[in-house]
Amino acid sequence: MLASVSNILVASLFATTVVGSSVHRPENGNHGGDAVDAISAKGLAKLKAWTKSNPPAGNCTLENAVIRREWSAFSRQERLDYIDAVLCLQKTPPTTPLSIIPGVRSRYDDFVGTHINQTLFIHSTGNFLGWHRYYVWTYEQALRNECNYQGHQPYWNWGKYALDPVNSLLFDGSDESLSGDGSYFEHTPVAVAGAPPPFDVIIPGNGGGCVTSGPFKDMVVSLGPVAGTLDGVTPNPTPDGYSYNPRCLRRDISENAAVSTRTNATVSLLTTRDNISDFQDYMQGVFAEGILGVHAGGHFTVGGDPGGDFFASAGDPAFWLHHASVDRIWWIWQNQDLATRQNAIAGQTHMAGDGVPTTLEDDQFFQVNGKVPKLKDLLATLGGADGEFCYIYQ
Ligand SMILES: *[C@@H]1O[C@H](CO)[C@@H](O)[C@H](O)[C@H]1NC(C)=O
Ligand SMILES: *[C@@H]1O[C@H](CO)[C@@H](O)[C@H](O)[C@H]1NC(C)=O
Ligand SMILES: *[C@@H]1O[C@H](CO)[C@@H](O)[C@H](O)[C@H]1NC(C)=O
Ligand SMILES: *[C@@H]1O[C@H](CO)[C@@H](O)[C@H](O)[C@H]1NC(C)=O
Ligand SMILES: [Cu+2]
Repeated sequence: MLASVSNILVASLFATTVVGSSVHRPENGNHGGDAVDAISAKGLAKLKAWTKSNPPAGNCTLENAVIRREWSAFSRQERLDYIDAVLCLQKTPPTTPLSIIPGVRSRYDDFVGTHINQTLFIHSTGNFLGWHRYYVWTYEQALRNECNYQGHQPYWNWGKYALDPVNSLLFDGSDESLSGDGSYFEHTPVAVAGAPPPFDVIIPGNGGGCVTSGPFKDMVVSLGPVAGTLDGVTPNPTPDGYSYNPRCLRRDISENAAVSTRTNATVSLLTTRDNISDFQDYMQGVFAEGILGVHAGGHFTVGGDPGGDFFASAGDPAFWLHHASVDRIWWIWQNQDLATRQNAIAGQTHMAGDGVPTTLEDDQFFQVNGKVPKLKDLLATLGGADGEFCYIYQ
């Protein structure tokens, strides 16, 4: 199971051509509370009780904690403000030295570069959840501190859009979306290595080419690909993906992948995976059982380049809402039983399984984007990171 995400790499390296067909699905309807929101509310009540006897570190309290909200709960103006801040980060000069990552051209690229740098040590590992928690938080801080964003990081509740992602508030291509699908570009479907049919392949959608609508239609993707899943992308001049490789943002929005992110899948994850080992594995996907998981499912709902390349995936602006949602689901899961789950970790330090157990004392690396926190400091959204974390989810 430790190798579950490395399967994506394998999938991309050994992708085979499969003829796909698209399946008609009904319209999205649900923008109100869903079954995951109900479990979240139960968890929040438990968190309230817990903090009475376990006050958060620093100055954080449940009352002054910021609330991260879902994209559909944002007003039009809030969505435009968030998008403006992301565009600002993409125009702000990088701070990563070019001697470390020669291809960075913006502060946004600093984050993408760090994800590439850390990929093998943060996926299918014991720090997967904690590392990405701090990573999203540092990005949110950059939007606020460097691009004057007054709001907080939105998340993408997958289940609300999974029946028809391409017509959703996130991806309909309007000025208040994260841009739409790519133009049609025939390409090899992504194979899901080790999965039994029909789960062994992600049926292509109607995209694959450059995104042509919405705020990110002119975005220049600088870094990667490293382990891309899409054909027709200019390879990076260097295999580490660190060289400058300017190209358009491409997507292949997939209803097929989104099936793995429906509300029932998230509810099942939250209610049947009772230990951290099982929880993080099934969240990331257990391909041999035909389970793509909400994590891989969300990445492949966007697909394309760089979204389908798990080294460079942070290069798609949807990454941040996806990983805020991953973080939220972990937070909800932790809140169901804080005494046993708040500080629970399991797993090893390398994606391929190096036999070295992850520990709470392990340093976590973020290059220019953050400090060097220990994993034990990234487990609580109230008071974690030396008191700097102070947020909950609605
Ligand atoms: C807590 O608040 C005090 C007073 O505003 C401030 O000096 C201190 O840095 C804060 N501590 C943290 C961990 O944020
Ligand atoms: C990651 O970046 C650090 C410098 O920040 C460098 O020493 C290290 O070799 C890089 N690792 C990889 C896998 O590129
Ligand atoms: C969720 O529902 C869909 C459609 O009915 C079904 O195909 C899928 O297996 C269900 N997933 C889970 C985890 O129950
Ligand atoms: C986690 O739960 C699964 C399913 O109940 C079980 O098979 C596994 O042994 C448990 N792992 C640990 C480390 O407790
Ligand atoms: Cu990641």
